[in-house]
Amino acid sequence: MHTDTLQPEILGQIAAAASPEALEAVRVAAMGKSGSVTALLKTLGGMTPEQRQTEGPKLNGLREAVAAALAARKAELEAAALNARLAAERQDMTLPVAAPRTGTIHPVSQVMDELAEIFADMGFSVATGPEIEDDWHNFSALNIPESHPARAMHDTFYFPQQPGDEKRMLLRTHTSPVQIRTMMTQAPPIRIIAPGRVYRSDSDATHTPMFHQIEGLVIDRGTTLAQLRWTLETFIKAFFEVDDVALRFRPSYFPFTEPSVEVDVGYSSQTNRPAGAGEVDRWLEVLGSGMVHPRVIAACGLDPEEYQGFAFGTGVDRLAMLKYGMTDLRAFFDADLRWLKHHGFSAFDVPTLSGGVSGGLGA
Ligand code: 2NL
Repeated sequence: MHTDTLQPEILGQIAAAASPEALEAVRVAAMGKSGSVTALLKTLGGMTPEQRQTEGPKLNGLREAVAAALAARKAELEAAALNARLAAERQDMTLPVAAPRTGTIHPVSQVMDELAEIFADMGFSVATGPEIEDDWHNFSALNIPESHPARAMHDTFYFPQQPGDEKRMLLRTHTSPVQIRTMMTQAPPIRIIAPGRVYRSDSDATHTPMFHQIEGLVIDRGTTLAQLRWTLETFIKAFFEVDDVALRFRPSYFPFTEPSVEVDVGYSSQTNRPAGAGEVDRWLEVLGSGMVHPRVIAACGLDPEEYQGFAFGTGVDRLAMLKYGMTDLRAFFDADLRWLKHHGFSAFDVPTLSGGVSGGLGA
């Protein structure tokens, strides 16, 4: 058949195709391996150069016209199908949830919510910041010198450094840079907690390369170690839901605090929970803390003669394990549905102090 009659015929078939399947049949009949257009294109090979000069452009024009019509009709049919679906489907957003107990809140999320609630009651707000940091905010501002072991390649995930980069970028190894950024942008008094993901190149039964930390910071005039002690005691009692708790403050060392204090919580083996002095038979280290080093305060542009502060830090994953009795940290990040169902919390039990943060331990 000749081009002049074939083209209107195929274009007519394309326009008449009422479904994607019908359109596909038209496409195969014209452009497929043994299609009518394909057959015509094959005749080019047997033509004289003169014939080809007149027939070539015609046949190519035919092929292009058919391809364009196919694409346009396909888009038309798809738009029509979508519009029909949108018109037919209705979602009633006011219906109640069909299966309210299938998903659970991860213990790490639950504990972070509990911590935010406990510290909000003491006047702290939640601060967040970038997980990709530069080494000034993560290390230098915190009085951690170039030679400090925490900076070694071994512990820190560094990004490849491009020639000419002035900043060395890394995955934050603690949430302290959030507090540094807060001190540099907000005027004291500052009372914040900084919960979030942190990264260290470390992996075994008790260490994962990503884990969760919470740090707290208070900066004001006349801040004292006694205020630190009260804050931590109030926090531990509220978190573990006990009326009395024995705390042991041990001298320690962190580059960013002076003096530095490690805090042990007295445990009763009877209840496997924190307890008052009379019932304690073992100690568990749960927090690191101290008075913010004057050099850190100065690095953030504040006058250490005028402002003092205290800070503390601990692992959220470890707090969750202690409170809720999980033993293997790696299971936290396996996304095993059976584990999540067993250890997860109801989305309806929002932690509140009046409800006893966890909504009833052991209930
Ligand atoms: C630990 C100990 C700690 C801090 C974190 C801090 C932050 C600033 C200034 C001073 Cl901006 N200190 N944070 C202080 C003492 C201890 O964490 O064992 N963490 C897991």
